Amino acid sequence: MPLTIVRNDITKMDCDAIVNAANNTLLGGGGVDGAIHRAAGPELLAECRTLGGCDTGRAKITNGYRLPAKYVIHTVGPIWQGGGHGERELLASCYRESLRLAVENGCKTVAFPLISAGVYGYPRAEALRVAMDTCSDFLMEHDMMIYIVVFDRGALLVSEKLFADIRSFVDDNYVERHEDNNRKRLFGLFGARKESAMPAAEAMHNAEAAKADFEECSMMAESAFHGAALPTSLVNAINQIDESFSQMLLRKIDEKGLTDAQCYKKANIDRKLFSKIRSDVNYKPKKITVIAFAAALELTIDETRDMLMKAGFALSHSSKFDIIIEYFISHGRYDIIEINEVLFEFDQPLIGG
Ligand code: AR6
Repeated sequence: MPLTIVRNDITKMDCDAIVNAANNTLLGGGGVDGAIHRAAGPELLAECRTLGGCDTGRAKITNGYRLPAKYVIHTVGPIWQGGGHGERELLASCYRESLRLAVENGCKTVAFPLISAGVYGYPRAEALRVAMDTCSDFLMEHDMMIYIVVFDRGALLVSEKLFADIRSFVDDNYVERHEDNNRKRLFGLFGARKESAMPAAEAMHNAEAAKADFEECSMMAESAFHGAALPTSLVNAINQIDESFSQMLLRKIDEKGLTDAQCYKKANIDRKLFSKIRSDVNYKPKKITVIAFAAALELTIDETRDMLMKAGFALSHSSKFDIIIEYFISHGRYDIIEINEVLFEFDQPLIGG
């Protein structure tokens, strides 16, 4: 996944470069700056003294000394003054300038803290959005692995409204004991008397519900058997029954008029992984990869389920991850950055590959 959010202490990140949220003097301070100087040792401060400070929105590079990272890129974020003083542009410039230095120094993996989101007061959700948007624009032109490192559990990283909407969608749909419910239904059908904890009326209700499900399935099977007025989507599905995941993906890319690169970049998928999928007709992707492609291709929820099925997966209501994905896809919200921010907030795996 070229761009991902992780929860960690940035001084522990084993990357080519980590980025420091410094001040104009570059002579150390509190927050992440203090942590980086402590972990790197006094040689870092000695090198910083030779740099002559740094302007806001710009960046300078040093060695990493005792850090696992080879380099430290020092950048100076803007102090938040309400948002009307060019803060967004200056913050975006911090990410762009740091990445430019990373490229010049041959870095392939870079980790950023949320610049300006501590002492400098930039609202966290907005600071994360600037970080993600700027890094994802950069990745349209470059191959690199970028980590956005979030340290503490503090204010929300997504808007309160979106968080509340998704939490209630998850609460309404989450079935914690999915299998147990099915077992209960079966007991209702075949062994109500053995399950003494289940009242007779509930057992009867379950039996009726199961019978209705069964009858509905039988009717559908029968109408399919006689070829009666099959919906076009079903006919298409039957025609494409032998299509593999890889074939379906390439077909959908063509149908949507995208180039391969537009699709895999939008999906937050690494170019090498995409080539593997392209060249192996029977490639078995991970679920997070399939979902990323479904979002990049802006598939409907049915098409998404279909694509997942090709890779041997399904969306279920006993998984919070699946319900969150269902929320976004069924609401036609396909912004992978936003989906990943929400997944991160709910401690779920991120999508991409
Ligand atoms: N790893 C990852 N992130 C961290 C760590 C860590 N070890 N420690 C803190 N953060 P801040 P700023 C997060 O205040 O707002 C310094 O004194 C933190 O939770 O370090 O750009 C400089 O010298 C927050 O989300 O940087 C400047 O004077 C983010 O890093 C001033 O602070 C940035 O918080 C810069 O302020």
